[in-house]
Amino acid sequence: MATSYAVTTPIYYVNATPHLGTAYTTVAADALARFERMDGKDVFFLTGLDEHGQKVAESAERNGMTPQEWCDQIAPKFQEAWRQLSISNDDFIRTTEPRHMRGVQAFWTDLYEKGYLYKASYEGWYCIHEETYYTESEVVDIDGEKCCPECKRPLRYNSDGEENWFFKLSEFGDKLLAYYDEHPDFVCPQTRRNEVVSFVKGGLKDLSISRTTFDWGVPLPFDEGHVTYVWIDALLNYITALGYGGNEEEMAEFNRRWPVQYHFVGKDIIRFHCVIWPAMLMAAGLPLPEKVFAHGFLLTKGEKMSKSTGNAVSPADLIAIFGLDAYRYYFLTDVPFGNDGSISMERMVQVYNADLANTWGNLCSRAFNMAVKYFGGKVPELSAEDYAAMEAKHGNPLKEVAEGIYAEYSQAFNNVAFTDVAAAASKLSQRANAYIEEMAPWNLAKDESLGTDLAFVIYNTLEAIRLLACYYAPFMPNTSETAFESIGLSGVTEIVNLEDVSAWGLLPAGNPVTKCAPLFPRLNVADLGLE
Ligand code: ME8
Repeated sequence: MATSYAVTTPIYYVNATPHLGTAYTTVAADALARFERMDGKDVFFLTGLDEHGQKVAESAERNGMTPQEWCDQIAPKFQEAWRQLSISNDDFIRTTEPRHMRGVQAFWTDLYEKGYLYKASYEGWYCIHEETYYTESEVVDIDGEKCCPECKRPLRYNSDGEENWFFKLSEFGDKLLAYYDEHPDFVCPQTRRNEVVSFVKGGLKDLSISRTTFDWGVPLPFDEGHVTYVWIDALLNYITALGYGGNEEEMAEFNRRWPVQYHFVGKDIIRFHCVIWPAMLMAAGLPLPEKVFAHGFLLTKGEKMSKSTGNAVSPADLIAIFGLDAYRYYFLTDVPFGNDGSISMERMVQVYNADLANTWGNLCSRAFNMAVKYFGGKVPELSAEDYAAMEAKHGNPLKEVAEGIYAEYSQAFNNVAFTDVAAAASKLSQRANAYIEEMAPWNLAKDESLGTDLAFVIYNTLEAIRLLACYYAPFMPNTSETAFESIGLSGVTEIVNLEDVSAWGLLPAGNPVTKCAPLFPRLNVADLGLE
């Protein structure tokens, strides 16, 4: 049986529709999931929505809806956005689903019985937007007002001594530090790991895990007047979606899938994922996820791009200009995954033209046109002897480049270094374009005695295209499918042994070759009417 491989995104708040930031994490997780499927793993790719909490209840009220109605009309917008982005998630969990709520209750019952919870009254600074308490030393002063260190909104001082349930997080500091030590890759990249370690070394306080001031959440099974703190509720999605808290069959599935290989998150939520979540799992006696990878922020003109700061562009706007695959390619490659980085329309046009229109797209148009023109729309046939003779005469630079790619490409995927993944594949598309120039098939076609030479060059170019369609598929599944179809193949995303299909020379001679519309028509910044 294939190895289980699971990757998750954060579950997004339903207070905003999908934007470039949430799409960023989701596309990245999708590319990895697609690669791992092609590489033979039994993949489970999970995303979903975080639907509880005061913020959601307030948004619903402002819009004259019940919280459930509010969530029910936002959820399809996310599902539609992910469909438009060709996201291949295997499940979509919503925290208002019964399967999640029963899992949350099972989890807290377990921790209650194990003695990790206690009740106490609470005073402190509270941010409704972040749904988080902050200590006096964490709050920031803005124009004389105490504000949230994360979102900079004014805080409310909760002094009425609200009774809360607490999780004994403070007991886990040493265990966490020992764990980070023994598992140096648990938090990636290193900068985030250092941040997490120094945070834990600074000492952990117990964590309030329930609220009584509103009721839009999962009731604690042992104290019904309390609903679960939204963050704690949300983190549990990673196990409830796999079947935790369910019947025997569901628990068997959970045990098969858990722990997952990757949680992909933005760097804004690492404390929750790298401190609180592992401590919760330790308390429950469950293994920890293999890796939490925290990527950086996308910035536009130096500012974090988000719904609340008003500088979010919708993915649909950009897809309308660049096309879906180019959108995915740009976001995966321009900013090294893990770093912060600026994105801009100008830069997007540059990358689009250089890497896609002039390289991969151009290669496809030229090769398909020549196969149609010189070989009547068929992959040229050469006997093994002729192929060997041509190799001896001309060398075979594309084969040489192609043979090193799988190792480099899969290693880059293992490191979730998407920029390097694309660079590994692009070596072949650049080399193939240069090869066409060097071999000048249009000259070979003028001399009948060079028919075998021409067949050799066109075969090699089409074979490079087959490989590139495979390698680009996790990033650009739709254009890869089109390229595959143009050389008489189908189902690029159905590949389950990428290493095997990456061998040189597998394109069947005689396969039909058809022209296709340009995969990436050239774009001009001036034509786009941009600033
Ligand atoms: O935090 N650049 O949900 P959320 C890059 N519900 N990524 C960005 C970004 C930007 N400018 N803006 C947002 C939540 N993101 C919780 C998660 S999980 C148990 C609960 C991405 O809707 C990034 O992945 O605010 C960040 O972590 C996530 O969106 C926050 O999504």
